[in-house]
Amino acid sequence: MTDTPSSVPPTRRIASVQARRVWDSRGRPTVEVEVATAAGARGRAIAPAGASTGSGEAVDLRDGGVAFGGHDVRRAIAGIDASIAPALVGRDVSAQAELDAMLVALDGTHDRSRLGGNALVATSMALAHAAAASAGRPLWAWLAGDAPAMLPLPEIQIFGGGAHAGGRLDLQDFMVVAVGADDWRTALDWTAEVYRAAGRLLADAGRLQGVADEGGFWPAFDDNEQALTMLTRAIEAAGLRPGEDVAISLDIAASNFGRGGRYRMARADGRPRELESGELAELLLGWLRRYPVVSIEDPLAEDDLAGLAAFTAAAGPRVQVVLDDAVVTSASRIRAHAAAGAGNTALIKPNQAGTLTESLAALEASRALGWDAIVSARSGETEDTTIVHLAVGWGVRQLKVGSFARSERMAKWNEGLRIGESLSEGFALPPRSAFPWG
Ligand code: 2PG
Ligand code: MG
Repeated sequence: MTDTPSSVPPTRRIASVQARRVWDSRGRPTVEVEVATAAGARGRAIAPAGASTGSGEAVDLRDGGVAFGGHDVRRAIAGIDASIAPALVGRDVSAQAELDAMLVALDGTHDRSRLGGNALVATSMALAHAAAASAGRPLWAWLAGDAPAMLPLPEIQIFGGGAHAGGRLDLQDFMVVAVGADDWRTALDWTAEVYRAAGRLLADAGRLQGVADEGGFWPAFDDNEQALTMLTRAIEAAGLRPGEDVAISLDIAASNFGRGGRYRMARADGRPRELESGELAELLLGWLRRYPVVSIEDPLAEDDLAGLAAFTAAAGPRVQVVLDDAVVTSASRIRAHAAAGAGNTALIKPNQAGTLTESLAALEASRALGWDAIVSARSGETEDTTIVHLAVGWGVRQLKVGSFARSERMAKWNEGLRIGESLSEGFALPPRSAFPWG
């Protein structure tokens, strides 16, 4: 049980919970929550927002109507003021699991639609920051406790497509992973060079159209595979060895163009085509053979369990098959997919679940099954760097944040540079042998 207000010492007693409306990287309103203890410790966090969302995610509470395209969050803010703040004031800020359970109970819906996943996640993360501050520790250290902490291997977007680039490419994220880098700083250095090289190659080819939602280049290719060819060339142009130093990671985000085992691609091989589940799997498996791809996310749609299982088996144990839309940071969904042989790695996005406690449960479920996990940002982000602390503090070995441009992304990479200065392992990354491609 949570302590009654009178028995909680001022250092840990929640004195105020303040919600405010701030703006995200797409210029849309979002929710910020600031928690203060009676002794003056403060914690603050901002809800991110997805664009290619899984159908089972916690739902953001948005106002609808015409203002800001219906994305305003005044009702979510009002719910924090009216229901969440009064319930939390006086409680022990360090009792994260109990406070998160209280948030879930206050909402009372299966999809967090009454108070909003945005209200819940901003509150849950702000509580964690305030608890860490009240203990005088950085959030990563508060979460890690006595466990060893290490920086995660970054997964960084170079080209954006799909729902983040007006559907210009069918695939959503063309990312790089510095598989040969021993430390965080080297991984960022190499990625910066690949990003620059990719921009130059695109501009020279007359195919650079700006940047997509997560800061990756928005390329005007006629065919998804051209992006793979150019990304491989960009790694080489940066003086790095494809597959040895830097490898490719893809988020197909197939739920965006497929349902019921049928996939409508605008540029499967340069022309519109409808593919069956098995045909899409064959197309992707061909790319795995021809390009240095080590990780592939949502290769088939969230409703295509059989297709996901068949693809995971065909790709083999050296390929990381990441599930996002199908498992939406839910422990029970991760268990169900693992039982079916679908996927081997879970994407962990706190706002898909709603609270940190549920996100941690999803992470623990994936670990218990022998799956790996990746903490991930959303396509709509802010200066909030909580996810970097979660990855380090929870001992997650990989982190996906978007590209190597735009400050809502760079804030996360830069936070890793600060955290590394305090870690006993310094900037070291998990050894290559820790990963399927090792
Ligand atoms: C994803 C994320 C990040 P969104 O699909 O993994 O790329 O996108 O936040 O739009 O769901
Ligand atoms: Mg995804």
